[in-house]
Amino acid sequence: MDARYKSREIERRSLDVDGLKRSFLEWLVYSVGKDARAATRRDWFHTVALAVRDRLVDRWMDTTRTYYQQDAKRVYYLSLEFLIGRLLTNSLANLGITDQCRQALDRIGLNLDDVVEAEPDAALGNGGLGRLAACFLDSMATEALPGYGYGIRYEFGLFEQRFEHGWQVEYPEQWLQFGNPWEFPRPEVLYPVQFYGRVEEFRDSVGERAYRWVDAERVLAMAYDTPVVGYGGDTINTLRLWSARATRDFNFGHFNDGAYMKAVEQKVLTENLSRVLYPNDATEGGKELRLKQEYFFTSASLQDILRRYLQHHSNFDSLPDKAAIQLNDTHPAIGIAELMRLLVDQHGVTWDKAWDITRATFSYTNHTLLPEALEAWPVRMMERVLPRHMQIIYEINAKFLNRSKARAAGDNGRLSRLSLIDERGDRRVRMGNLAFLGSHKVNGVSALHTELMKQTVFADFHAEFPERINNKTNGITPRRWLHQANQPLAALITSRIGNGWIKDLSQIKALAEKADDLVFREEFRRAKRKNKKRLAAYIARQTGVDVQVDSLFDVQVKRMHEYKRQLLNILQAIALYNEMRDNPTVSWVPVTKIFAGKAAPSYHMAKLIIKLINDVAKVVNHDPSVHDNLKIVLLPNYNVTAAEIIMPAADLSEQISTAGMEASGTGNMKLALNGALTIGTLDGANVEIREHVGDDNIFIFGLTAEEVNDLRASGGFNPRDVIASNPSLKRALDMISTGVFSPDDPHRYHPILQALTDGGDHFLVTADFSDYCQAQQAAMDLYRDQEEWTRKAILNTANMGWFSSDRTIMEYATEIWDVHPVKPEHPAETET
Ligand code: NTF
Repeated sequence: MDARYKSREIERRSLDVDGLKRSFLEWLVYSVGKDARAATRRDWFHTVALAVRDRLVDRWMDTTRTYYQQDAKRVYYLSLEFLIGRLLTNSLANLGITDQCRQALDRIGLNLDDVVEAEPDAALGNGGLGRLAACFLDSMATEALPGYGYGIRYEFGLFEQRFEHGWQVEYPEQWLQFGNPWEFPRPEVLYPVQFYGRVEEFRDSVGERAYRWVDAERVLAMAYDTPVVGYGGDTINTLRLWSARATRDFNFGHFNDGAYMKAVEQKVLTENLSRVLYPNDATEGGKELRLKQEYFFTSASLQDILRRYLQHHSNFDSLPDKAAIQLNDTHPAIGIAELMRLLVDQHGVTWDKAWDITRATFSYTNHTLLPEALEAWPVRMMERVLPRHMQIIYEINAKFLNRSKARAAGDNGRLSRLSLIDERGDRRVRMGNLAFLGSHKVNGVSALHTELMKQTVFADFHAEFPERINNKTNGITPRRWLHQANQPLAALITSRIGNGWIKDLSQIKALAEKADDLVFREEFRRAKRKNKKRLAAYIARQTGVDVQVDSLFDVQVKRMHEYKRQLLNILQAIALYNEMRDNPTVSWVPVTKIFAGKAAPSYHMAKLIIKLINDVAKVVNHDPSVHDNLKIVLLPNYNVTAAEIIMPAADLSEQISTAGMEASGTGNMKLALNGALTIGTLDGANVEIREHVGDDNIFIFGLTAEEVNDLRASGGFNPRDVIASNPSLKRALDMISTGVFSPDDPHRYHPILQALTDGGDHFLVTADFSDYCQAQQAAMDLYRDQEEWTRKAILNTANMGWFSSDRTIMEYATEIWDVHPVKPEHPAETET
């Protein structure tokens, strides 16, 4: 072998400082094509990423080969969203080579932190649902579970948010603009996916009635693979994302007609399929392109899963023993009809057998009860876009309703609620019902949410299948959200209890006994202060506002949504502002209110609330009479990278949704793990967070889910009465309505005021206002006592171990998937 080539081989695996440095210099020249003098920060990022990538390829192949050789049962996580963020810090930390890399760069005269900053976020998701999928990938790899992620390689991730005159404006997010060093294109992994056309009936070889889907349009799904590094770097799993490609023979006829441009145009249109992520969080517009995206990635994934299965098997009997397919919400639920189609139409499996296999293979997670988020595709659209699937859905439905008829005993309401078709108005396919029926397990994402699922959306299904619904409370990966994002605290924790917590977060419990240790408290505060300084600098850079590092950092970061009640928070801020102005001689606890979050581009109310926050911030931040005791900032373009700066720096975590509406929340977990105290309603996972951190270490307020339900049912709530009886709320609303915050347009906030009064205040902002203000007061009072505050903060961190996504994923593995850890086998190192 060429000596130079051979030495490069060794270099590619070397994990020491010299080896890394030599790799960097070589990659920069031979792959990025720059010399050190001309290289930009981005060039260095690509260089380092490619060199790091080299170091995981061997183990990636070992992992994949081991799964193959052992014919291990795999789990396939189908998700329309993966909100990954940056990968360089993550890969280095999970490989355990952060320090070596830092030193190697140092020797070239570069700073790792600067290089890291050149990486764009992979923002292939909207919020909690997509970030959960990313945490699950990290946990599956860390727990050595044979897990694959399947999704779409969107060319444009979630839009970039900017504020122009305080209004949200969306810009395209072009994460792939300069290439993506982490992905491996697989032009040979290509599956056809069809749309439109019609169904033809025929007689098969034994004279049975059979169907084929003909005259359809064809798109190709091409795979791009990204390695998913588990902590310690032993298991490296795969995230496979599909990109749309026009077939090669795309309308050849046009060429002959000389209509070359038309043909190319068609190609571009076809490939639009994977162009952009839909920016709606928890709402569905019923757009045809969205349905096509869902079917596109689901079909390609299922074809890939069956191909892999058939490498070891000649019939489908043991598919459920070799593959578990998890539906991340209903977005991939069409997969149930698609697997039926593949088994029955393409592989000749009988209907009943195919149905048993399908149900035993699929399971479904529900992430929301909001009616506007429950997908229901118009039958007419479905018939046109996926005619064979519509037929299969009718067949599944007919068989199911027939069976249920006996039990329903004349209760026609029950049957129509169980039906896969909503017959009211224009007929629609209820994807939640399809997902439920086609799965052996259905889970909610927090204890409360799962209970509510049983009582509301799936009450009839629950009666029919009482064993099917189960709970899997969400979790977060401690690698990204503590070990990487909060290095000061991570180092402090490790100095006291060792580093076992990174892989087994239950160990963090040992910190509880340090809560009374004054020295530990002091160091805990110092770590928090360091993080707050970093956030203060970030705030100054992003917004131009200077905030006091020692003020109470009161943080609400999440999508902008009425049910999450950013409005409640900003109303309380106005009330506090008034109190401070009324009582200038009181020594106030300085407070910094930090907001961040995007609104769906078509969600006008949420965008108006953004404008309100910005307007209020402008007035408050420039009012000298509050002596800098109150600052309000709304950070633009909230994403994973911003969250990594914000979470570690928070003192108070706002989890104030209307009870019963937030399925779980996961930001609540990130903040509490990083030592923030929660102020929240008994909603979603807040309920379980309270159980773990203890009632004394959390500020709970407001109506419970049950009370909300009763209040709404009784119709006995009049927001005008509530407002009239609460002077500080009335004053805050009057200020908004008289244009104190919008002198240029005094009526700007009329829709908000309208919703709170005539609109009946659906989200119960006014109903919870007074209790919320009291809880805020309790938090401010406690903050004066820094020792007591720190003690409670430590107890929060110490008691959050259960919320690791490792715990969540092992529950899925044992209780839903029956998938077990597989240790990769490494061939003996070749002699060098
Ligand atoms: C979200 N659902 C919920 O709103 C969050 O409470 C939850 O933490 C995450 O899922 C993860 O489970 C959605 O985004 C959706 F799309 F289902 F509405």
